[in-house]
Amino acid sequence: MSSPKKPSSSLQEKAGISPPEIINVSAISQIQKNRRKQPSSEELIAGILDGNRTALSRAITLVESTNPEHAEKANDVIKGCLPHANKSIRIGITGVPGVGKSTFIEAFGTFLTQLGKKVAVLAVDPSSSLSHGSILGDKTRMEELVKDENAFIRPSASGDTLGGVARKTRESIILCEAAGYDTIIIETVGVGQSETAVHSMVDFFLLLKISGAGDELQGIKRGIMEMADAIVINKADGDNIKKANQAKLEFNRALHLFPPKKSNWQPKVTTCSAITKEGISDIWNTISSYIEMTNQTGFFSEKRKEQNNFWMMETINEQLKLNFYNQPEIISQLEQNKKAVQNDEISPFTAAQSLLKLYFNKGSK
Ligand SMILES: Nc1nc2c(ncn2[C@@H]2O[C@H](COP(=O)(O)OP(=O)(O)OP(=O)(O)O)[C@@H](O)[C@H]2O)c(=O)[nH]1
Ligand SMILES: [Mg+2]
Repeated sequence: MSSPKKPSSSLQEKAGISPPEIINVSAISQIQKNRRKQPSSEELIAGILDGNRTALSRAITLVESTNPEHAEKANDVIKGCLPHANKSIRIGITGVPGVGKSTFIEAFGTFLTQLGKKVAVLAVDPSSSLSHGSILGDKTRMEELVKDENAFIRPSASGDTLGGVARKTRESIILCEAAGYDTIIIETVGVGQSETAVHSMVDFFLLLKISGAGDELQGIKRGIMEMADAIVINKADGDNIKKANQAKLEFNRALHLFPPKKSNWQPKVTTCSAITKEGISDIWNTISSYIEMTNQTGFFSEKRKEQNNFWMMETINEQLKLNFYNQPEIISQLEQNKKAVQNDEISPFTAAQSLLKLYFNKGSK
């Protein structure tokens, strides 16, 4: 019954497929125009307060931008959001690469959203300007959290200076809080000074460790242990459970040798597995009791006030330094003075004084 096939030839034309009617050219151009149209600061503020994630993302992009025009708009948005911020718990998480931070945040964040919390995850990672943010590459480790509509995950801001990255993260915290996120998790890799910066912007600081590796191997400095409100030994599963419990005892002993904290809080050591999720709820209980205690003593709000002052001073210091080193006169004179100091022609102090004089005289003109 089938009709004989015609030999195919490249001269034969097939009827083209006409575009479906739903694709309306003017609608497309309208969508493209809307996409290009930058929302005003008022629109962004309204969107953020409404819990709109696109508005929140856009505002964070403004905060991260180096364009001076964006900076002004970002400041307006932050100003509008500030009265609605501050109602959250800010948790810092640090630990060396591979300790399981991302896997832990996935387990912990999902646990929190199941409790009905709204969780935002931000990162301070000054080294990420090359890799475009560790969290971004990590999104596979946070598969569930990424899809969770009560979670907001933002890759770390890139920047040249830790101060710059930290400022952007601080401002992003405000935006997330105004958008209704009540638990903010700030992740940082335990390198450089980034833990100190994160410690100065969170209420609770959690240090992730693993058992079986010496402190040298884990690259953890004593100062970071002193900052921790909790040490969590991760990967306490399978054959590792015994070793993790042993490590817990050792850390507990070590922590008792540290001077008491200003908060009067005795740091806790726990074990957990980010994979089996064993111990995750205990960590939340620990954080909750810390919050309860520091709220009672007034330390919680005292610390936030101190942190605000700290960041104001930090910003002034950083801007002054930048301004100084960016002056063309200073740039050229600095090189000459360096040579003179190296050749013992002038003392380092005289060299510094003459540069500062040059700077201040220029400023007062
Ligand atoms: N057995 C076990 N493995 C874990 C656990 N948590 C994380 N891992 C594994 O450890 C490896 C590193 O985990 P990540 O979550 O990527 O560690 P990270 O600290 O975020 O690493 P960086 O992003 O490189 O700093 C992965 O292979 C994880 O599957 C755990 O609780 N138990
Ligand atoms: Mg990671």
